[in-house]
Amino acid sequence: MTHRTMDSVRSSKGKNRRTPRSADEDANAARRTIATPGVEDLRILAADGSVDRDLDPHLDDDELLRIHRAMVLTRVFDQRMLTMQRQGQMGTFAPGAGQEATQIGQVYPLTERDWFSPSYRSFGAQIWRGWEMERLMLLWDGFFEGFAPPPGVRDLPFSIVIGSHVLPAVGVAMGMQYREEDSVMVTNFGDGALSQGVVAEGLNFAAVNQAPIVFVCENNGWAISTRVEQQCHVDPLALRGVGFGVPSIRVDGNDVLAMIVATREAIERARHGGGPTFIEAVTYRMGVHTTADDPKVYRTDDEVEAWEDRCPLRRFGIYLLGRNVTDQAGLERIQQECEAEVLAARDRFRSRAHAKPREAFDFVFADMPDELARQRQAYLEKLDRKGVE
Ligand SMILES: Cc1ncc(C[n+]2csc(CCOP(=O)(O)OP(=O)(O)O)c2C)c(N)n1
Ligand SMILES: [Mg+2]
Repeated sequence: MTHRTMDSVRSSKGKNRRTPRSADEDANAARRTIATPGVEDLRILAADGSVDRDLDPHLDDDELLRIHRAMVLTRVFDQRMLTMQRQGQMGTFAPGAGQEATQIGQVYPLTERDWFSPSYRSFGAQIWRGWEMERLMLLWDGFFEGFAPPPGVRDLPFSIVIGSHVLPAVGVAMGMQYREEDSVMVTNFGDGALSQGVVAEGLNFAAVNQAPIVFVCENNGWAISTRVEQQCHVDPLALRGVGFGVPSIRVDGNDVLAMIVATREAIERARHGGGPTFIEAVTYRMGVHTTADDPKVYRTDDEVEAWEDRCPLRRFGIYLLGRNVTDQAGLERIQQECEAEVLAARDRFRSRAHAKPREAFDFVFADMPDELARQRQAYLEKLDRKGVE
């Protein structure tokens, strides 16, 4: 694979540091440049929609449209979930606008016999893997039945405890190795998750055992209000993989073709006994961290606007138009179809989302402590008085 430099992908980062660099910091930065080996970069579609013909995977028109539709559906689902949450119809939500190419690209090359272990901002990949949208709505609204993967889908439930799903993902991959199945695991986590010891343990264990797993680090610039440079002193983050002896690459995460090519190569290597790969996907979280967050408190509008120009959907749309895969009317039709699909899923969700207040204390303790049992009794009596079923 020939790789290209990603020039300005993160060029604005340093300028937004909250405090100017001290002399010591400057010295450290200089040392880092000298001491660290390079990691290859991959970009195929530039921000203006132009393509590197040598690297283009030459997918056929139907596949290109399927990929575009998946990214649009992810964006529309995202917007609908935010609206529902603001209207009091949804518990909470971690939106992923801007990260659609990273999401779809990392699961596109997986087959049904492969595995996926995601973090919480992965609904786009989950929908691609076969999660019905109403199931994900139930999940985010706190309904128990939303957490289980659909029958036949080899996914683990997503994790909210940062990094906690990475070690089990390595375990599943090693299980596949032990059973001599040629299945591969893809697991994803954020830039912030690299600060969790368990992610380091997972990387090391996978490397030592040559487990069939692909680690996708979605570097979206922020861990809530903590900028990536504030908690990681390596740049690119892909060097973290190198340190564990894992082949590593930095990919333009807003370029779905690059994500597909990098992940496909990693999956095939793992499937044929070549062990793990670490992919840093450089992307950006355009919206709030979750519905409880206000990013205006910690980042500037200028920074967000710079990333709007790199929108993965618009970039891919221009590519499709340029290749005459579809026309403007075709793109609009996909948008409308996705909107109708999401609304239909919302209606199915509503018909199933009936809370059972009497269960509020259940499913935590097998043997409920006395104090909690007393609280439960008082609560049930209150429901009786109010006539709540
Ligand atoms: C172990 C743990 N510590 C802290 C939190 C609170 N928390 C939730 S999301 C988050 C930031 C994670 O950032 P990153 O890994 O970059 O993922 P992103 O949200 O950007 O996708 C934190 C600290 C948590 N969920 N789990
Ligand atoms: Mg992050």
